[in-house]
Amino acid sequence: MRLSAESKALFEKALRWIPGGVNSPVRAFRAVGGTPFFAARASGATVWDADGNDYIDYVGTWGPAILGHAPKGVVEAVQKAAEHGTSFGIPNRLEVRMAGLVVDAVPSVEKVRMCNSGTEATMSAIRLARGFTQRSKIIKFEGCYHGHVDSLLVKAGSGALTLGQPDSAGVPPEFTSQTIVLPFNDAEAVRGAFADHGTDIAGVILEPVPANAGLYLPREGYLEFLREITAAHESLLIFDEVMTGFRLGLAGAQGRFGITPDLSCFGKVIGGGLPVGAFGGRGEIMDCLAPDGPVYQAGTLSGNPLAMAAGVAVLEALSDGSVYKKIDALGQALSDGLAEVAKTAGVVVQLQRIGSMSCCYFAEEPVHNMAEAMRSDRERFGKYFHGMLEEGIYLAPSQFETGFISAAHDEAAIGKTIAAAARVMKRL
Ligand code: HOZ
Repeated sequence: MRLSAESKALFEKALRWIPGGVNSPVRAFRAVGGTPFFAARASGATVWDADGNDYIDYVGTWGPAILGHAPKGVVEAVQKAAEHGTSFGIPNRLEVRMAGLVVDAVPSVEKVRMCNSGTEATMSAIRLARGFTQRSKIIKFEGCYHGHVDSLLVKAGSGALTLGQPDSAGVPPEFTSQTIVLPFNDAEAVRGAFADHGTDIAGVILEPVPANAGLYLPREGYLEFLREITAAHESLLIFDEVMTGFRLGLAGAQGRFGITPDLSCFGKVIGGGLPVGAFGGRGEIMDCLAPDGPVYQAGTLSGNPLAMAAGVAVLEALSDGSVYKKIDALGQALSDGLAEVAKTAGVVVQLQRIGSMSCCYFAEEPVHNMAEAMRSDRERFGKYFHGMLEEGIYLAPSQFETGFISAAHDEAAIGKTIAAAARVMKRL
């Protein structure tokens, strides 16, 4: 039994002063029971808790840590930037470097604006889509999570789904009345919505690979279909690549699937572990933003030099593609290994994966949308989660999240994880 006295004491204090004891609900372990551990430090693929226990980490700060925790080059870049000032609120050289890297890496992005989180990126992108098209309605998909934006907190994934609050209190119905929510991977539903509201639909926003209700892939031809139908109706196709951007390759999911969206949203990897979001796309659309155009969007800390230094260091480290080769191969090895041990233990799972992102659903059938994800056995997942934690493996504390592999993981870590899963699955 791992000792967690210090984490428990911290959590008790946190509960007094922080709602739910956490600064983001997904951290609270509510879906799996028990209390969260508190991080003391993290390096490479390992995180240590306040009691000194170490864990092989598959959460990776919910996606950003593609190079592992505290990679030397990123830490040095942040330190160097800090010596020159931690915030300017004045244009700076690093923002220009960052914009150049994004535009070079993602062909659909001609111009990009930095902000501070994925939520800001999606919120701004839909405002921009509405301003550009002068239309009001937005299509989103069940189980896709686009941050805690009022109008998008409808049938939302991630913590909202985990906690059974896919539609949040505090969002007046008027705020979501222009949001059309459809099942993912269902072309007929989208055709129907365009038939009914075509000339009012400003845009379709989606995670091209939904990764906030576990992980499921677009069916063959589905993204192409969305590209065609949006173009035919002069609506914008908005890819929320907060999870997949710079994770599934330099050009993200759009590069992997060969689709050109009109707007893209980024977060997580692009900030190298610092708070960064970004949205970008076709120049004529982006030029509708203030100060050039009528769509207002702003931020005191947007383009912050520390955040830009971290992001630039990560994107430069990713630029030769070798990290993707490594993490995708490790992803394959992990999924294959887990599938094997589950089979041996007689536990039915669906191992769904793309590159270094994966989800092990405790479900009888493959998952293609939120309704199918909801059929998974969450109680069993909770047992698996705690069994793995006890073995020193940290998975996301919810069946409805995605696991990430970093360049700091190696075959030994994957081997340990598979061996631990073999022991845990036998007891499920
Ligand atoms: N967007 C993250 C992955 N689902 C969760 C991060 C959070 O809500 O704290």
